Amino acid sequence: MTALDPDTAAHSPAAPARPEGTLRRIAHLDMDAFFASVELLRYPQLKGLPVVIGGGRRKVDELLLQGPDGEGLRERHFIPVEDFPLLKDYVGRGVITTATYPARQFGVGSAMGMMKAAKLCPQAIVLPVDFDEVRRFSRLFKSTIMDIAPVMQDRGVDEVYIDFTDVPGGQREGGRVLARLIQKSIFDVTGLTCSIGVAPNRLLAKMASEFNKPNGISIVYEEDLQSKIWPLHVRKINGIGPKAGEKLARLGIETIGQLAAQDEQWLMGHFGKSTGAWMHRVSWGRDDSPVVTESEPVSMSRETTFDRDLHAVRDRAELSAIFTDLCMRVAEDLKRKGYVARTIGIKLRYDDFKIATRDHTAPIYTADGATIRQLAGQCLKRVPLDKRLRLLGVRASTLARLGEEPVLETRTAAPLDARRRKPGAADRLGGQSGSGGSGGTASLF
Ligand code: TTP
Ligand code: MG
Ligand code: MG
Repeated sequence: MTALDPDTAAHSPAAPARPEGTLRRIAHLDMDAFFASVELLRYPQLKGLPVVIGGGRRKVDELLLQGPDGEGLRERHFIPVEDFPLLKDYVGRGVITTATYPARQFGVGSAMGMMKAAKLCPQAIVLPVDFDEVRRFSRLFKSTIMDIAPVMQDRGVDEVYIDFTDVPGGQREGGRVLARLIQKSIFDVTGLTCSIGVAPNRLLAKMASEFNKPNGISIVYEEDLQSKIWPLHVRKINGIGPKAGEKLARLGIETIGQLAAQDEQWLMGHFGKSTGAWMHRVSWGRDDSPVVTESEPVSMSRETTFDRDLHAVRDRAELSAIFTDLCMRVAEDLKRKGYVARTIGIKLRYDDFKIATRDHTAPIYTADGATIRQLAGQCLKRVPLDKRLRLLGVRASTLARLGEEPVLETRTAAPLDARRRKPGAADRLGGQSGSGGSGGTASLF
């Protein structure tokens, strides 16, 4: 076997000399210190410092913005570093969710108790997690990838598998060219860095993505099994957890290479037929599992809970603006993901927590914001609006991929066509022209 260094492999002329045709190239991408990096976008003055995520609620923001004496409001960027809470002053239990790379140099990391971490790195700044923000960035980096490489499998908040095989650049330099493009695009869109491993399959890609963290790319070929994979600990195999790891250790097996050296029957004897066979297979770097893209979305929706309950008449202007904004956002989601929708629905939650939903199916597909606003406005006319509202939502369903939407001129579409002649949504659909969406719904909101 030839050992290819991940960095030299990229530039070696060996790649073009490979057999004709395409190699299976699968990438695993994982964001770097994800929850902590999201906080650093909010507080860039903390870049390069040890920061850990863990502990209590977000009220830290309000305290910081108020300043040390509780006076005035400060801009986030101008909060001096010395005003941030430190790990040594942290009271309470809890574990660290994640830590920036500078904090990791002190031995601090995920799942470590706060007290222990405070001993290792008392000067680390401690911040709570902002789940909404984390989810927002999770969606953003994934949609950025999908725009470039559509065969992507979601594997959690900060990681995905991507099939590079048939994507432009996915074969060049073993996948490094495409990996670089994705890294750069994610950074441009989010300001966050990630690490990518590209390998013949998911199993090896998952291991490879850790080789050059943070902000790294590593390329693994089948021939690298012995040099790069076999020296690793068996626990690096996705699927070998603490229990199996301990049992293997008791049997004298620490590395993947040692596992590969075992007889398959012997492994089956100790771990059962299927686990034993699986262990043998993965230790030899074999994995045929496909990258499974998410199933087609059924609907796309946006909703918002208000800071205070709003009334349809007294708070009409505010509600109207929020409603329009939700429609525009649904339209943006549809466009970004390349879909059009035919059914537009609304959801209201009243101050007594009761929920009302209505929807309307139009005779054409659309991803136009003003059209969606008009259709949603139709729905609004059919719900009671005498109680205060806590939440408002807009949903688009009956989706089709843009350019692939069924032409509604068949027998089933005839009644819809007929309906078009009457005053109704369809008329407005035809004549929609970005009127701002008030019109017929102005008396509501
Ligand atoms: P990881 O990808 O495991 O870690 P990470 O992104 O923080 O750091 P790395 O650069 O090594 O990838 O997890 C992603 C996020 O998931 C992490 O930022 C916080 C969260 N998380 C937990 O909530 N609990 C945990 O035990 C771990 C490991 C992570
Ligand atoms: Mg990560
Ligand atoms: Mg991860």
